[in-house]
Amino acid sequence: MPRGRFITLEGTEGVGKSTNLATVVRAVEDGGYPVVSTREPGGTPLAEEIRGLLLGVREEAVDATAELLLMFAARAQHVATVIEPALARGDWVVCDRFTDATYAYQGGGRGEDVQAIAALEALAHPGLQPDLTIYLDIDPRQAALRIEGREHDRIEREALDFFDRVRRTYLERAAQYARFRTIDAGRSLDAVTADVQRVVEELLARSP
Ligand code: T5A
Repeated sequence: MPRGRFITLEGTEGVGKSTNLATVVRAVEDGGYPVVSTREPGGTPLAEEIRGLLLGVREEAVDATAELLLMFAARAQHVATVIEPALARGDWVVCDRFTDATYAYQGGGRGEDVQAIAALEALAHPGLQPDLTIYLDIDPRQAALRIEGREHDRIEREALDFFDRVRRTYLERAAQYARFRTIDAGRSLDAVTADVQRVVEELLARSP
């Protein structure tokens, strides 16, 4: 059984990752592969508990390094118990956010040391990188309008300049790594979905 492929979706808040995840899953299933659909932080009972700790609004200020370590604690559990076993049995894994989000939010947004993030990445998932990262790009001001009426979690309550730094880091990484496909997510959902479908089909065409 050939190893499965690993697809991640990335972008700032409200860009349409969850909406387009369904398109990715359907395209992979239509390609004839079993799919595991998951998310970060989260994806296992323990990691979902950590997600609750990370995103819950609280009076105590959360230290940026504590936030970084919790992200990787959740990720280590998720990779070891869900992602790696699925890929090993030949399933494809589609994940709403992964380590690029840590570089963007904790690195770009919070200013955590990039070398420290790289060291934690090597510890939590040595040798594992996505085969395809779909980066949905949008001006955070436009995306904020899409989630205006929603109750905002702790990170969503950050100021716009935080999300500008997050976006800048994503764009830098997209320019750096060939696995990225950047899609302009400021357009209609139909236009975005068509592009998402196309990049998944490109990966399917390259797969055994
Ligand atoms: N985080 C995560 C870190 O800081 N570090 C990390 O390492 C990781 C993994 C996770 C939070 O944790 C942080 C980042 C996040 O703050 P989350 O639930 O993954 O939270 O992320 P969110 O971005 O908050 O998820 P959202 O559900 O808010 O955004 P989505 O999934 O991008 O957007 P979606 O699909 O819910 O769409 C939002 C609305 O827009 C509409 C949809 O219908 C929906 O109503 N929409 C469009 N409208 C018009 N045109 C389009 N093209 C549209 N696409 C979607």
